[in-house]
Amino acid sequence: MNILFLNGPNLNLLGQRQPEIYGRTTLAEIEATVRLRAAKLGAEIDFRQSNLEGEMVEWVQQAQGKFDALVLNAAAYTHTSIALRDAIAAVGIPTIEIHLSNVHSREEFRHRSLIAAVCRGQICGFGPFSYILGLEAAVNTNGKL
Ligand code: CA2
Repeated sequence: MNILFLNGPNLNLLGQRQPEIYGRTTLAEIEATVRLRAAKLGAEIDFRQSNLEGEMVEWVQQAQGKFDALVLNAAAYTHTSIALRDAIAAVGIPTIEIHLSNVHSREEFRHRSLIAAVCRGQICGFGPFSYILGLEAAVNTNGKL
């Protein structure tokens, strides 16, 4: 299986700022751990980060025909982006929504996800391990919506 990991705005700062909320692990370290697990599962992965909503929309659109599943930490766009939601719905690729933190135990505005309804499911609150759980869930879809 080919699985695309997409990371939204400010996740490039992981491990460098606000460690009390997001921990000390960098995004590069998370990627390395995901790559190790993916190799064991026999899955190919691509791992990207963008601070731009439009670029993320483009990546979701371009995933059609190339990737069997998406694992998406849309960061703040989770709570704001109808464009990302429409792109996920349009491509018809099983998408797993993931978050490092438990968004439901945080501020009210983080409780609402605009993408959840078009995703297969949501994983949140497990820190970097949310990415491994997302990978396992993506492999388990076998590319089926
Ligand atoms: O818990 C998550 O994974 C989030 O997607 C992270 C987003 C937040 O807006 C979502 O509500 C939940 C924020 C990512 C920002 O990451 C930073 C990392 C280090 C320093 C500052 C921001």
